[in-house]
Amino acid sequence: MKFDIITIFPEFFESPLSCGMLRLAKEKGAITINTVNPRKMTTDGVVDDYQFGGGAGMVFKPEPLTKALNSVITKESTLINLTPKGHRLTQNMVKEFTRYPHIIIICGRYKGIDERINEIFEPLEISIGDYVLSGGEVAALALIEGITRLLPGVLGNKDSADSDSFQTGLLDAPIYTRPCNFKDSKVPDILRSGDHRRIAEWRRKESLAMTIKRRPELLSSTVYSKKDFEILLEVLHE
Ligand code: 6GU
Repeated sequence: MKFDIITIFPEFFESPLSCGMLRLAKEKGAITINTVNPRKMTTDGVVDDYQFGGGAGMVFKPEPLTKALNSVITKESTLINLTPKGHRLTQNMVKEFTRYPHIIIICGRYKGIDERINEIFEPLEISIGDYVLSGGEVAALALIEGITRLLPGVLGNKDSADSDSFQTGLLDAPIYTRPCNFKDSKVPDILRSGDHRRIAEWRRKESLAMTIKRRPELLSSTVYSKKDFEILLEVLHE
């Protein structure tokens, strides 16, 4: 999978891409990441200008972005414009993106990019959540990390991605490691019982309980057993 990041801050990506999972994925050849700086596509170094119609905030000019896009675009490319106005990113979208061979990510800055870039290149417009960032760079990292960890051969243990929160449609159950006693608090006995069926039941119950408390809207897209319904009713009555 190849990523091209269109950004006026290429140096922003250096350290995050040089540690942990992303670094390993690069070393294994699962991903290649390249940055393109639209400022380098200008003669005067200017990439922003005032808004037509007035109003606070500058706009990313269309010409440097167009040059940057044209320098990397092919028939295989999927374009993503990162913007707080975009469709909110979900794990299902992240999963879908793992099937694309080449993703070009536009990191907006200022008030946003000139609308004609959206008209001409028709990128997917994506937001990573309901809050405002100063630019798409942080969002680009989130997107790249979300995709890369799902690529074959990147995570050591395939199960560790399959059992993630959201991948199952529910929030994860609590997890514990040694020591068994820590500051007067004990690991739940059931997790040390060796009874895998009851452990799976306990985890399912904790997941359902946590999801209905914190993120009830996630429950609508999950498949339930009769047992799940019993657990949900029990939790609602607690
Ligand atoms: Cl993709 N960009 C910016 N600037 N702010 C955001 C965002 C993206 N997603 C959430 N907030």
